[in-house]
Amino acid sequence: MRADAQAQPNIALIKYWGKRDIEQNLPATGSLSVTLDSLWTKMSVEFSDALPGDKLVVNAAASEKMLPRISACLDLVTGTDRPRASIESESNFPIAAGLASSASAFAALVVAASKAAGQDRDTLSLARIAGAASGSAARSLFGGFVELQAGDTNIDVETIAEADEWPLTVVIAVTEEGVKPVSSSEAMNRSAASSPFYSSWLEQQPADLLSARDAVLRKDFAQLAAVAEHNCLKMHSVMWGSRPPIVYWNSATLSCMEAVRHLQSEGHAVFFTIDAGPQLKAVCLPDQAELVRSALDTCAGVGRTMVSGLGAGARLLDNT
Ligand code: 2P0
Repeated sequence: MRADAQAQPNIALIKYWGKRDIEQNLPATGSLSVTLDSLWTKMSVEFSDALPGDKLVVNAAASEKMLPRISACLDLVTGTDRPRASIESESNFPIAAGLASSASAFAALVVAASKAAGQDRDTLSLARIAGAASGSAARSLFGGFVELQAGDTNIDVETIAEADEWPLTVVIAVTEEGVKPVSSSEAMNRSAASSPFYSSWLEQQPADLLSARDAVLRKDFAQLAAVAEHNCLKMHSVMWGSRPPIVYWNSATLSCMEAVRHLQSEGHAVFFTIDAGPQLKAVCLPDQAELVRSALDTCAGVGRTMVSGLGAGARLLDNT
């Protein structure tokens, strides 16, 4: 009745921003991401009839705040008529700060919960459940370069290139460790309801996705860089045009962007992307990683940097 699983966060190069169906948490468009390897969330789930209610411990501290979402996700795995669960999670990076901690958390949760419940589900079915809890989590079930296609009633997710087929490096500049002021869900719903740019965003998403997929399959770094930066800046433009506006960046985010632009002007293979938070992620060829890291480390306002290669999808840990 107990199982442990691990998942890594993923970084979207073509972003998910907007929902087709808020109730079922279906994304409005497809997205494409890379799954990381050195950042992780480990999740343990134990079902027990002896528990009075579900219990969640995050990084060794009881957490009431996340519990309703976690419990609802367990209900999706097993049905609501289930024993109560004790859930423990541990992450080696800041949570709820725009570093995709909900992706790794819900991906690891569904894998552990399904096993603890004695099920034998395939990865796509687990990804669909994880996606209903947190849209980006569906992608962390898979490793390497991952594409999510948004259908009318369901999503499809698959690895389009394995991590070792094109081993890119991601350097993350942490500019703020705190929890973001507006949740992704709230921000994307506000964007859909009020941004004059939202409909153009949706219209252009299939073409960006096609271009990014083509770049990955041909290992064309320049093409991937161009479409990923364009897609990221469009997503933030949608947010900036919302009412009230949503601005996740801080001055350090802009300093980091400038540093990446400078490296690009010198001919280095690197590009940036920024999610629902002020951290900047620089994607580069592995032989550029040290240079990129030291450039970002010296930007004003950067607290620390983290470096990760690309890794595998969510999986059970050996002890279960
Ligand atoms: C992404 N983000 O594609 C985009 C880019 C943030 C910016 O998916 O509402 O926590 O739980 O489905 O997955 C973050 O949103 O949102 C996200 P919900 P989620 O990675």
